Amino acid sequence: MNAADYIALESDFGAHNYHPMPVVLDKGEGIYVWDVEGKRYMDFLSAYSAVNQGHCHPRLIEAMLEQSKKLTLSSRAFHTTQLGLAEQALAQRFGYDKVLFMNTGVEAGESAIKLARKWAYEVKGVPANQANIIVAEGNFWGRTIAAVSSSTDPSSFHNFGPFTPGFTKIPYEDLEALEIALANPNVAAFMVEPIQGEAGVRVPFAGYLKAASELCRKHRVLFIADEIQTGLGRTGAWLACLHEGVQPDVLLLGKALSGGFMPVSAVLASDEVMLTLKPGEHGSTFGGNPMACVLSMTALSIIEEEQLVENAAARGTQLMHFLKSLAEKTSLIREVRGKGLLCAIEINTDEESPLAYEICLKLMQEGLLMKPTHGNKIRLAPPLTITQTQMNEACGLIEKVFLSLS
Ligand code: IF1
Repeated sequence: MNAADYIALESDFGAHNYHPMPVVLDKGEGIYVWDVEGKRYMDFLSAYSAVNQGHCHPRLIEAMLEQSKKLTLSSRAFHTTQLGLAEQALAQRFGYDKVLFMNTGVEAGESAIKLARKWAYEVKGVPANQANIIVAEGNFWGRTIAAVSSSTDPSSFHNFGPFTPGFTKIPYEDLEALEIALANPNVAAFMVEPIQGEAGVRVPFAGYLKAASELCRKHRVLFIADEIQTGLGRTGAWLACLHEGVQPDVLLLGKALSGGFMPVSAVLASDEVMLTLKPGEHGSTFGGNPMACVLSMTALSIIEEEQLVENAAARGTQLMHFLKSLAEKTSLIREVRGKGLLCAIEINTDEESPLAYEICLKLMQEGLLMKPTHGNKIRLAPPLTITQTQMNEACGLIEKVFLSLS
């Protein structure tokens, strides 16, 4: 079978809920992926930041192989040898009392909203069924009904109603709007991405997260940081919040928490919040399964031992320096932005223009995989293992494509 055959199979038998780039991937290793014809690419999307450790990391393969011979799943009806160890590793790494393992990122978001509501009723004293969650316009935290109910993006919510009530939407980076929304005594939490990924890598002004978390504290509202995409080294710190010294009341992790081997997510919080959940009030068949626990402990130790946080900072500086110099040389670029290895180029067109997609096709021909988001923004997010030499090579290819079009 060739690429067209595989693409046809997906079209004939699969939902058409994506419009993938015209490439069929067969293998991945480190920052590289190979298509079905054997062509090699540098992966600059990293499965939406799920392979921070690089594709098919040998230590994760080993960990999965070993655990797969012992016990992959037990359900939480029974204790296992791995769950407490993984909970301890996460809790101590990030400074929280308790960890709730879930699977996909959106399940972590849903769980955090349930926790915030329960805490609001049982600790803060909000009247029954009146709890409100503040979210930022441009947010993206998944595809469930609650997630799309809180979305301001029609492509996420159109024709999926009726919607879950209890969300207040305010502009991102708007502290005045936050303060006004916080005047509502029924607010349980403010849930926000430290950098908005899907919105096109929107990096808020320095101090926004700190000020927002302080306003939440002043109004006894939980500051929930969705670090599912920005966490685990992606922005050049263990958490994007840590660039501002902010410790969220509730922390969401996912994606690279398993290094891309399976869905593993987690909610981290204090006893005051987490212990509002009583036995039988929340759960999931695969949540906290021994395989997920072993992978997450290994995924964390890879980030630590291979100094991926430091490398993301260094390579991110290298990439941003290049992008800023490139923007001087071509009128195709409206803006470059990012933090660490979560960057984006905004192309100088409206969102309907096909130019960003055409640029990504040319980058693909040169051996770089990227994909536009929201029309005219090209996200650059390679695995955190990328070397200086590899980044140099990638920048050379990006410059070649942009200057060939200018
Ligand atoms: C798609 C990108 C989008 C997320 C944040 C929670 C979740 C995500 C900050 C939910 C998921 C993925 C989903 C994927 C595209 C991708 C994405 F920004 F990462 F590129 F959409 F914004 N919080 N993001 O980014 O995690 O349930 O998917 O495990 O749905 O198209 P999930």
